[in-house]
Amino acid sequence: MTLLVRQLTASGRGAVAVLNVSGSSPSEVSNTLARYFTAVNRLPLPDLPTHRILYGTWETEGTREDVIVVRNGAAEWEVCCHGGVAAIDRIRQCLTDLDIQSHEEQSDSLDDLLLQCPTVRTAEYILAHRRGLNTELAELTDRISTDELRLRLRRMLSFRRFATHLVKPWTVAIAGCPNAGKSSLLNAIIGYDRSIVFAQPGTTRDRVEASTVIDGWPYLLLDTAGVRDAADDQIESKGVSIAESTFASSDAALLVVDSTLGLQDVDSELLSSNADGRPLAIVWNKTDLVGSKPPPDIGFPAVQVSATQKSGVADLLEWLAAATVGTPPPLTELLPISDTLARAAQQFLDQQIDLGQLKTALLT
Ligand SMILES: Nc1nc2c(ncn2[C@@H]2O[C@H](COP(=O)(O)OP(=O)(O)OP(=O)(O)O)[C@@H](O)[C@H]2O)c(=O)[nH]1
Ligand SMILES: [Mg+2]
Repeated sequence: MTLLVRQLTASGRGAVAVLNVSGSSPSEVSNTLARYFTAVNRLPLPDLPTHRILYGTWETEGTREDVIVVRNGAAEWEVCCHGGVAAIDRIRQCLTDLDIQSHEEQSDSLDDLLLQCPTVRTAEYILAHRRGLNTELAELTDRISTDELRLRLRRMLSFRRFATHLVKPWTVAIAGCPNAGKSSLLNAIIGYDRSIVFAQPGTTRDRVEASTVIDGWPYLLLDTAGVRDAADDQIESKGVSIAESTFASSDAALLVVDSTLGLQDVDSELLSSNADGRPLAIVWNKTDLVGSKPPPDIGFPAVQVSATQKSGVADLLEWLAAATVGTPPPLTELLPISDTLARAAQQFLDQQIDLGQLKTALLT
């Protein structure tokens, strides 16, 4: 039999998590759950009528979770557990470790995308599509010319980057020389001490990640080790290579420069390695020590900040939102909201699928 396990609540930590468990055979699904679940009133799961709620425990080797199970249909159940990541993983693992064919659904339906939305602002776009934006175009396909349809699909695909980042955060590397104030900047942006700040260069070794929301858009900030030649220290040297690859692969980059020292050779090398068109700003930090003198023009957007005084941070975030999201499309704009839709649109433009197949993707 096939057992399908889907998390209905958003991914990550929450107060409560809900897993939907379904399969082809009612008795096999309930027997599978009964291997781990015991109701406090000892009611056997296979006999449970639809819509009955049972409180009990989920037991695996050495661990017990308080859970609630609900039978939604003959072969469909919900398991509600504590929303901590460990509890969810433990229950999922029980169901996916079985010697039956079981899998977790990786779906990009609008409902699943909505669950993954990290912010209300991004969810509004998915909701607009759920209310019928895709289906509108599906219905229009019979009334507009192929040229007009192709034009609309091309326009839709031009929003691919924006659409991808409705569920996936924009990654932003914070890079630069040791002691430039990268970790201080990360902490100033997120408003709490996530990364260790210390006067000694070489403090940050590993990549330190922090999620945040700027103007309603999701970002993952990546603090990195200061870039320098660290051949005599293997751990730091590993950190430097992680820093360089993080800098190269992120959606945007902030090159932090200590204003009292000015641009260093390492900074120039990082600047010259920047991929074409990728948003990058030079963050002239420690302005509290040098006054308001304007920074030299290096040919990149520049923002003056003092991470410790938290001045200039608002300007920096404004630049970041403008450089990544830019002017957001109106909520009425049709977006390539799922991979399925984006792929189908491209395949139709490349004449690899026909109108019927495109319509199916629009209606998914
Ligand atoms: N005056 C002043 N000091 C700052 C500022 N930002 C950081 N510092 C100081 O600079 C030192 C290094 O700061 P960090 O944030 O640890 O620098 P970093 O770039 O993360 O350093 P590494 O992790 O070693 O690469 C600390 O003593 C900070 O307090 C600033 O805006 N003004
Ligand atoms: Mg640091």
